[in-house]
This record gives sequence, C-alpha cells and structure tokens, in this order.
Amino acid sequence: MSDAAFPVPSLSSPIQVVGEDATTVDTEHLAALPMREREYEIVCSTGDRYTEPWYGVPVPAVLEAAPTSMPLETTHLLVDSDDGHRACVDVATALEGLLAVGKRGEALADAAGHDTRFVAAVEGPRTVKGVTRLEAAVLEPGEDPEAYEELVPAE
Ligand SMILES: Nc1nc2c(c(=O)[nH]1)N[C@H]1C(S)=C(S)[C@@H](COP(=O)(O)O)O[C@H]1N2
Ligand SMILES: [Mo]
Repeated sequence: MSDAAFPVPSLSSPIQVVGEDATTVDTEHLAALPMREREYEIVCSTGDRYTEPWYGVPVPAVLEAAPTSMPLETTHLLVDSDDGHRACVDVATALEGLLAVGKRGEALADAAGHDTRFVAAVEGPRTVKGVTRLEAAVLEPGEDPEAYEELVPAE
C-alpha cells in the first residue's frame, strides 16, 4: 500500500536486482515496499554540497526482491544507470542507503529528469540517478572497487 506522504511514481522501466539469481522490481512491487525518509549530504567533487531529506525504499528491502538473497561473500553493490553511470559501493554502506524515488516529499519523476536515485553516505558521483540495476558483487581482497565504476567527470 502506498503512503500518500511519499508518492511513488511509475518507473519508466523496471529495476533489475541481481544476487544469486536475477529478478526485476516494477512500480507495483516498489510501491508495496516500506518507504523511509532520511537525510543524506550530496558532495560533488567540485565542492558543491547540500543536504536534503530523501525518501524511498531501504536498499535491503529492494535486494530482498531477488528470489535468493545476496551471496554471503558479497563485498560490494554495483549500481547502474541508463546513461552508463555505474558505482561500486562497499556493501555495508550500500545497505544503509535508499533507492530514493523522491526528495522533500516530491517525486523525483516530477522534480528531476529521472525517477529513482541511489542515495547513501557516499560521495556525490556515486549517488546514481536513474537506477536500472543493483548487483551484488564479490571482490577479491586487494581488488580496486573503482575499476568496476563508470563515474562521469565532476559536474
Ligand atoms: N546516472 C547518473 N547519475 C549521476 C551522475 C550522472 O552523470 N549520471 N552524476 C553524479 C555526480 S558527479 C554528482 S555530483 C551528482 C550530482 O547530483 P545533483 O544533480 O543532485 O547535484 O549526481 C551523480 N549521479
Ligand atoms: Mo559531481
């Protein structure tokens, strides 16, 4: 059941969730998940920064959509966007994040050019807009997470 205080827009395309298995989360599924509001600070590499209340579904609840959960050895979460932007975030930090669908009580779909955004205690470039896919990754010790990323230059 959706909460009137936190409007859930229809997603332009379903979100792929990849753990041991893959599944997709569509608008109806998303709207049935718990919505939370949390403040995150977005810090761009240029130094621009701002803090806003985002609302959306806690990342663990989105990942639980997959028929089997994330591998126990999961170290990182890969977050992909339709524009090719991709972040690789350590799993502990990612699990404290939201798959946001709005901020300040307004749907991103109405206020921004995308309908979802991954927000967590990460640097601005890793707050991926227009999430298309969340994938559990197992990196070897010593592997560089940045090698998995496609972060566009600072805005
Ligand atoms: N899909 C996608 N997400 C993205 C980007 C992008 O180019 N594509 N830019 C990132 C960068 S570099 C920053 S600093 C923030 C900017 O967010 P803002 O537009 O809310 O300031 O979005 C991040 N998320
Ligand atoms: Mo940025």
